[in-house]
Amino acid sequence: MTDIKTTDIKGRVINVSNRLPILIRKHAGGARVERSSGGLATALEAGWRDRPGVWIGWAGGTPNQHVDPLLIKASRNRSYTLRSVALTEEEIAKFYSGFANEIIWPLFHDMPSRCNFDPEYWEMYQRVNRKFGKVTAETATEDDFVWVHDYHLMLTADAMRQAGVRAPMGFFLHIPFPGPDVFEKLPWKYPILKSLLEFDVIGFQSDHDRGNFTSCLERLLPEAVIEHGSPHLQVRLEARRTVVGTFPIGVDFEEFAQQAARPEIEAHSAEIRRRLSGDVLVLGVDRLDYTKGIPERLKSFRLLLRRFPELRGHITLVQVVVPSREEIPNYKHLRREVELLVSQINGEFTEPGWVPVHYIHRNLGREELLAYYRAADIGLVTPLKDGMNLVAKEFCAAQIDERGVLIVSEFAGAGPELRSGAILVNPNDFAEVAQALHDAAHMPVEEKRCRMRLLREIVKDHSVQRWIRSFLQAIPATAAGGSKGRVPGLALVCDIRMAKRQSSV
Ligand code: ADQ
Repeated sequence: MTDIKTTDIKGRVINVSNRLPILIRKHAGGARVERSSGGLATALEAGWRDRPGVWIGWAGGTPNQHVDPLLIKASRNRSYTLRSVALTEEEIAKFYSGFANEIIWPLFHDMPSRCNFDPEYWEMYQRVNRKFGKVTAETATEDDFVWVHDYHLMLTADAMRQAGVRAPMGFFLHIPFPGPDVFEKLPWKYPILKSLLEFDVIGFQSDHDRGNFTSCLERLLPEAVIEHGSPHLQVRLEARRTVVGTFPIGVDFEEFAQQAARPEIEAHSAEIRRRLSGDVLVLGVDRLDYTKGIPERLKSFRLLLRRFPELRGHITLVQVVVPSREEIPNYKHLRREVELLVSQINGEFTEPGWVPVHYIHRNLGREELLAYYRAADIGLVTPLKDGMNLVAKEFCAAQIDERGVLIVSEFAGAGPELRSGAILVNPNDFAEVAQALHDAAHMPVEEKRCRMRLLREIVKDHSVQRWIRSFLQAIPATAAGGSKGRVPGLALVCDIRMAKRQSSV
């Protein structure tokens, strides 16, 4: 067992992710700034509120659009600075839509048959990772800590070292990591594994994902030595050592709970319940993505109405989807499939005064989302595979009345974590999901309260703030950049001293 000495960060934390928390979109009169959607942006933006540092990523738009004035403006009401990496249309098509979302996303979600292993995508992935490495090298000093996020940027450690970065570097994978039988299908598996081991710390959402990663190392890179330790492992490859840990991501519990308690949200939630016919309100909220299991969820709901006719007229599903990756063919088909199923179910069961499925295809503002979370009796979160799934945790945080029941997929990171209070289901088993809905709809008030209390304690305890703290605490004192000026054994980070060191990039 290896004892890992951790280090203090003297400088800033530099977050690097494919997207910034804002997105610049073209429109008739020029460009406007919108909030990025999706779990990474939501979590990191909430966790980084009031913390200093720099956030590097693509801001939307193309290199010939002048995004800097908009970024400077957007940085003004934030505690950290935004810095953009400009991407060309070809790079967006082959790196983002191509390699990241037509290869890694489906493969890492155990869906290899959806992959398009186009070698041009790989060329572009390397090129864009080098670009991110170069921009980070222009920003980072050796006192900083560079924290890279997610599957778009798995080659950046190598790119950053080549570009001269001496700061310690960490990487967190927000999505699952597949087992060796799936991972080895990737034509570029060796450079990706080796490049990941260039980071000083690698983090996964669950022990299951971390175990898959180490199984891949054992099979594909047997020269890497895995040293077991607590709480983290270490992997040694040649002269390098990498800490490999599990860091389940969370939400800003206090913020969700406080906002949900506001009288306006309560009134909005009461209005939703009043307008929607039916006694039991079931809620699904997702990016429109095939991993989220939306067609399977709708089929389970249809089975519920067929098997338990007494629930007709009394149970309503509100399915909210935010449009996502619409330029990729798989996603276009999915939208058609979901819309067809919604209309089939409504065609089969609608009665005067009751529509079984309400389908919302747009990004909800925070207040509207909170009102739906509060209004719901059942949160139905059934991805086929998911790194964590923040919707499950947001639902619990917003359930201040402790009335709701959470049904969650056993294949989401949130499933095993929340199993003590939630009903766990296999999303491919429509009969099991239908039965879980039936049971939740009939659950005694006391049991619901008891379960939701338990869930809220877990979600509160595993907050996004704790996720950040525990990741930063795992940086080893031996991390690249040298331990010059660092104090081994201490792990206090991001305190108020750093607020004074804000970058002026
Ligand atoms: P995502 O795949 O984007 O995240 P998830 O964790 O559920 O999935 O986060 C989605 C976020 O988008 C939530 O904050 C939710 O509130 C928001 N959202 C979804 N639909 C919305 C709508 N219609 N309107 C407004 N907001 C909406 C990735 C991984 C996950 C991992 C996160 C964080 O795939 O497994 O949990 O990163 O690590």
